[in-house]
Amino acid sequence: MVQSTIGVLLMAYGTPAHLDEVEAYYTHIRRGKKPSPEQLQDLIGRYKAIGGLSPLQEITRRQAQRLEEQLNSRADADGQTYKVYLGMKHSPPFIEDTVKKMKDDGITKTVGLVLAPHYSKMSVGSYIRTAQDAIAKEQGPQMEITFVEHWHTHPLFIKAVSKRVAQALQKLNGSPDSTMVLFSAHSLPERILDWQDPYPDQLGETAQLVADRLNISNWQLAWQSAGQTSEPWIGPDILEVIRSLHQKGIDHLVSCPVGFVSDHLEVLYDIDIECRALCDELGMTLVRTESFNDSSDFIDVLTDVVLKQKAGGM
Ligand code: FEC
Repeated sequence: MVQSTIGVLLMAYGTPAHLDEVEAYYTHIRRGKKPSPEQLQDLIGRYKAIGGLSPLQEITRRQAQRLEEQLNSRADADGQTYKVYLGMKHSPPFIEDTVKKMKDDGITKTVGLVLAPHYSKMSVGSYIRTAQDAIAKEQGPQMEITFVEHWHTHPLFIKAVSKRVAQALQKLNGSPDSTMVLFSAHSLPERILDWQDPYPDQLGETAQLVADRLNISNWQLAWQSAGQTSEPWIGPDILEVIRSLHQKGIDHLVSCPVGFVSDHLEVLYDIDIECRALCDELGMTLVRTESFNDSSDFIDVLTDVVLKQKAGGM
């Protein structure tokens, strides 16, 4: 019997397609509030420093395409097929427009997946709320959708992160005593702690599983890319951590920005330019783990996450 196509709503952060779209993008991130001219120039300067634009859009498209190919190559004998739809949080194609397109295409069953492994009500939760609101607004029969909330302990994910940390450690010549692995994720405002948000614990769980797998004890957590707002953000900030490790005699660092799955501004600028400049100034060596992008082992992670969610959630 031929079954209907399962939709996958693959959600990602989004990035401006041109430098002249940075203001609209930044305004969207700030929920409609325009950035000041200084803030705008600062952000444009960061995009210019990584080559003019972020590769995020292109990488996300390749991830979606490869995920669709892999899901369909594993299609059951019963004829189940998959179609992956990309929906962005802050740039076109927006999640809301993608939901409409899925509805127009006649998709009735969907798995929703965010390209971020750790759950916070403020990050993954807000993608899910956006998709749910968009589905609720559509007329006609409701789309059946089940969301993956987090996949930070998935065995294939832990294996893929561990492989990249091991490769980075190999590039360093430091003795274990003078080497530290820094696992980082995007910081969020401290008020998430009042909600018992699972985000910080989930980052710790990922790091612990990778450290156990590699049998390393020289690792630490750090937060990166905190926003420029008036409220306090979760710390310690990665730059602060690097300075304090230097004072403790650590001179070799592996940076593993495990909260992200692609090369983009927060990796290419915040780690590769900002953290590296500080390490150079302090005479420390920094090796960053390779980003997943559309590598085969990462597409295997996403495929398994979608298939498990489909099996258990619909
Ligand atoms: O390469 C690119 O063009 C986009 C890179 C990019 C990623 C990303 C991921 C996350 N963010 C998260 C939270 C926040 C909060 C605010 C915030 C602000 C920005 C700004 C830029 C930006 N973020 Fe982002 N984020 C990326 C880029 N982010 C640019 C604005 C300027 C700046 O602060 O640098 C603060 C909003 C506000 O002002 O109210 C909060 C989280 C993630 C990881 C999860 C995910 O991918 O969704 C959490 C990639």
